[in-house]
Amino acid sequence: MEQRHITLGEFIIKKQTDFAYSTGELSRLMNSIRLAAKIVSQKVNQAGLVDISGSFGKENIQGEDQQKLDVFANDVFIQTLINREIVCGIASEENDDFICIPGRDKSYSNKYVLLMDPLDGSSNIDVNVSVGTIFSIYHRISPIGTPVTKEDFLQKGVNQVAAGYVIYGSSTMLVYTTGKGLNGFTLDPALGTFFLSHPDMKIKEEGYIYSINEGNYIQFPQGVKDYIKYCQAEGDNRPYTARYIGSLVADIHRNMLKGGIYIYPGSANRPEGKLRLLYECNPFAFIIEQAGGKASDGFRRIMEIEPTELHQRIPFFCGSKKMVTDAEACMQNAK
Ligand code: AHM
Ligand code: MG
Repeated sequence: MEQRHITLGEFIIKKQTDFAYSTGELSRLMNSIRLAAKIVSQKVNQAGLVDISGSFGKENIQGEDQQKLDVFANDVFIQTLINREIVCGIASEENDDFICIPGRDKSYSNKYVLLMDPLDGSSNIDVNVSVGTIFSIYHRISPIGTPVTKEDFLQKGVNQVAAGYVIYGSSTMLVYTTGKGLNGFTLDPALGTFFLSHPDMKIKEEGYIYSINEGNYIQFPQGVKDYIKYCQAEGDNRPYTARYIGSLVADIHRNMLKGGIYIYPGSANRPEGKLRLLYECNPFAFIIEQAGGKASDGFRRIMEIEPTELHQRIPFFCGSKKMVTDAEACMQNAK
């Protein structure tokens, strides 16, 4: 079969043999994510019908409160994974604490935990801007046969078994890695099938786009201010172009394809930044490294940071290797 006809389902089965002693659990987990992504995609695409169909809004015709789309996405991913008995635990941006999943016969026998932001950038839905799902998968470290513990989720990013994102944009794409390169699949909505459209994705060593919310400029640390000035100065490949959607998945997806850097730094009023280490920064760090890029908190490799909290925030610099290295140099010089 020619490459352009490979479906995500076929690809997952083909890749199962990449792992010695594979039991097929990771493949089943990826298949569940694929299913949940299709359900969420369909719902997100109906979001424009909010006031017309009456199927959303404050109340539906039964007088029940309608769910917000981020809550809907959270429920779909959690229910799909629970119903298929694949993971032993889930942590989500939408839930204060992690969820322990006992599994069949309460045997606690599943080995993977999943962390996710089910619908990142959901405030953009009202204005028809792309949003996305981000996920990260680890082997549990607690013994099989026991309930999961917080330590199963508080692992360094280097331990990730797989990570990916779904972008609900002008088309829906699922991009993921299991540590052997990065591949992207585009959903054909007529068939409800993801096809391999972006095999072996790579990010340029140096791009021309910088993405940061410059409205917060005054609050930024000196190193970030210096780097922004560097981006704007004339040079070999500069000035760079500023592009900022304010939707993490869309901003990083664009920079991945075109080459660029995404920055959400710490600031005077929020030194830890905004983005979450475990289900936003670590998965994107794994993804970008697999594409040949780099992810840092300005000083340290994101994936080597020891997490302390489920919803921990961290400054985030992510994208083309040279650009992140240059930004780190500015941070170091301004220290
Ligand atoms: P969310 O997880 O509450 O949706 O917030 C995360 C979003 C990212 O998608 C985006 O990159 C960032 O927040 C934008 O923040 P800001 O508006 O401060 O620039
Ligand atoms: Mg988020």
